[in-house]
Amino acid sequence: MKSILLLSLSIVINQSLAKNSHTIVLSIFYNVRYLCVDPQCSPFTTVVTPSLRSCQSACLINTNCRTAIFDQSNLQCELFIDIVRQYGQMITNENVVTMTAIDNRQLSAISERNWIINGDAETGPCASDSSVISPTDWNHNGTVTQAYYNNTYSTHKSTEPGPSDRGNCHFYGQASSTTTMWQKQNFTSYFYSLIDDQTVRFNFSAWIGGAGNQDDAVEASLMFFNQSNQMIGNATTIGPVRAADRGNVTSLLFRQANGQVPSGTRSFEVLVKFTRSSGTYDNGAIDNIVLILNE
Ligand SMILES: *[C@@H]1O[C@H](CO)[C@@H](O)[C@H](O)[C@H]1NC(C)=O
Ligand SMILES: *[C@@H]1O[C@H](CO)[C@@H](O)[C@H](O)[C@H]1NC(C)=O
Ligand SMILES: *[C@@H]1O[C@H](CO)[C@@H](O)[C@H](O)[C@H]1NC(C)=O
Ligand SMILES: *[C@@H]1O[C@H](CO)[C@@H](O)[C@H](O)[C@H]1NC(C)=O
Ligand SMILES: *[C@@H]1O[C@H](CO)[C@@H](O)[C@H](O)[C@H]1NC(C)=O
Ligand SMILES: *[C@@H]1O[C@H](CO)[C@@H](O)[C@H](O)[C@H]1NC(C)=O
Ligand SMILES: *[C@@H]1O[C@H](CO)[C@@H](O)[C@H](O)[C@H]1NC(C)=O
Ligand SMILES: [Ca+2]
Ligand SMILES: [Ca+2]
Repeated sequence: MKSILLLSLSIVINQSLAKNSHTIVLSIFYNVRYLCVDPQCSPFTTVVTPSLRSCQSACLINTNCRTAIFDQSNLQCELFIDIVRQYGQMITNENVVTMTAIDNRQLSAISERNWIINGDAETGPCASDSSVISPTDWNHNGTVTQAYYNNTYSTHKSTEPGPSDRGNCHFYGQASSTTTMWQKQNFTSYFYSLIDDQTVRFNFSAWIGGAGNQDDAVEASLMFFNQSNQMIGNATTIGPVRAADRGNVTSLLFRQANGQVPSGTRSFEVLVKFTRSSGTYDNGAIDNIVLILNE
């Protein structure tokens, strides 16, 4: 696939549409057809246009269009909502021109997703007593527990200082002196070239805290990995939030880190470590763990 792309004449045009001043990046591939490999994707509209340029315009003015195919032999212009690198592949096809359009607004809409699964502790069961209920969709070691707010063992209440959108549950360390949870996810291939061009930044955040004057602590680390699953660069860590940071008030405080996603990144891992400092229970807690990519 890569060789086809390299052989084809590729032009990247930066066009500013006066209408809304978004930058449209349009890549044009001659003698290449976009072939959707997912049975669910099909053109959302097919029109007959007099020229390549009018097919291009038809895509640019349609906010749903990300990919268009213009067939010069029958002047058919097919518009797709699909993103080439995510759902389909490019094949050689005489007389066919494929265009992919990405505008910043569309891109940011795609990016506004949290890449961390169940970062908010709202998926799956939560403990309402001293039981250990391991976090759903996370790997874990030790007693780390997904617990309801108002669970008297975690001590964290829905009325204490913390996120307004905290939902019903959070994660806390429970009874281990040290306990961890982690997950590793792949970024979708759509982002690869943007990442390699060093245009993608990350925003990693969470609400982290603990109980009263206890120093039970939580740290969340973000690591990036390349194609051969080797870590690139250093881990980025948010937390711990100690009793002094909280003025000895049982609470969750917002912590965030921003940076550039290193070139070559294909996957990431988030590791959350809970360390008990006093008492029987590790009251270190975390909620709303979020990883967002943006340009
Ligand atoms: C789990 O935690 C224990 C105690 O901290 C440690 O010895 C062990 O290596 C950990 N195992 C994994 C798979 O992380
Ligand atoms: C927790 O307790 C507070 C105060 O009693 C109450 O308003 C809230 O609904 C409770 N939340 C949950 C999730 O039980
Ligand atoms: C990530 O991609 C690798 C290599 O393609 C694959 O082996 C692994 O299962 C994927 N992981 C997830 C969580 O999808
Ligand atoms: C990072 O994301 C959080 C919430 O997800 C948001 O409140 C914060 O403003 C973002 N920070 C930056 C620098 O974009
Ligand atoms: C991944 O990173 C390692 C260590 O920096 C490097 O040796 C390796 O060539 C990289 N692999 C890829 C596919 O980029
Ligand atoms: C990683 O951390 C080490 C030690 O703090 C530092 O010397 C190095 O510059 C860092 N590397 C990157 C890519 O930030
Ligand atoms: C927090 O608690 C510690 C230990 O009990 C105490 O030394 C410190 O003065 C307290 N700080 C505040 C701001 O209350
Ligand atoms: Ca929650
Ligand atoms: Ca404790």
